[in-house]
Amino acid sequence: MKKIAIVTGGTSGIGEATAKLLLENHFKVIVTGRRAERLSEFQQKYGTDNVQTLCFDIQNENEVLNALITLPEEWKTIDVLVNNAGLAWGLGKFFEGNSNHWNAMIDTNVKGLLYVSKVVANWMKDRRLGHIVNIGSIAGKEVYMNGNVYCATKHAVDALTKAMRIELAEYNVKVTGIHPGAVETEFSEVRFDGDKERAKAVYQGFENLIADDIADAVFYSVSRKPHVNINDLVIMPTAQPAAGVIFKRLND
Ligand code: NDP
Ligand code: 8X3
Repeated sequence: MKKIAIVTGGTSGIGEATAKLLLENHFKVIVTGRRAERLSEFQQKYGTDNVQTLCFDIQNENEVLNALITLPEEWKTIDVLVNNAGLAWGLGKFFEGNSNHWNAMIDTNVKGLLYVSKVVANWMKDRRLGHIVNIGSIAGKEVYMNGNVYCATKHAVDALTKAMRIELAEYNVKVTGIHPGAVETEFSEVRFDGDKERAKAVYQGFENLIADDIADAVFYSVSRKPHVNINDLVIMPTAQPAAGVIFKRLND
């Protein structure tokens, strides 16, 4: 029988690559996001037997709860939750910061992750089986100039990952944290309010990670033997030795 995974933020980037890789490896996948059209395209491509979609804004607890309870009973036996939905918005000094940006990052990256995890962890706990994979960031291990609130939310994800692991171990639920450095996705476009040129420049002059690199790490983590848990993975581009430090060759 196929396992069931739910991937939040599966409409682009790391989440989409992860959903695809899991489908290629005999999982059925519930994909979530706000962009209904992308969700529907994804489901059409892989079929309703293998893909369910849930369209909700993860910042809104009622939307999250109402969406999750609509899942058919046979889709609630979730084996793997990938908490991936997230964003950075803005890059600048905290004392010049925009509280709309702060709220969106805190509500999405921290509170949204908690809303989904609470429901799904209870389903896993009842079955004494499951695996939660939280997509943190190198920004959750270190702090870089102008990253302030984004870094704070990802430090919170790191702390919650450790807390979940401690609190769920007695129920046979594994918890893994995966912390990437720079991955070229829609991340920088979102961070810079849709400015494609500025976003593109982030990834010029070095070989960034791609979404498939992180999907690969998620699949590695969830395909270990039952007694083996991958606690934590930090995955960086070779040219990025630390948060906010990238060696670029701009004349290549
Ligand atoms: P993308 O912008 O490509 O993807 C973000 C995903 O999150 C989208 O599917 C988006 O879906 C979803 N999402 C964002 N806000 C909400 C919301 N309010 N409600 C529901 N879904 C939401 O970026 P990435 O793939 O790069 O990012 C995925 C994760 O990886 C994030 O947590 C990010 O912080 C983390 N990360 C990214 C790195 C990078 O360099 N790219 C490095 C380290 C970590 P939709 O817009 O349809 O709602
Ligand atoms: C994003 C990682 O290094 O691009 O979470 O800020 S980095």
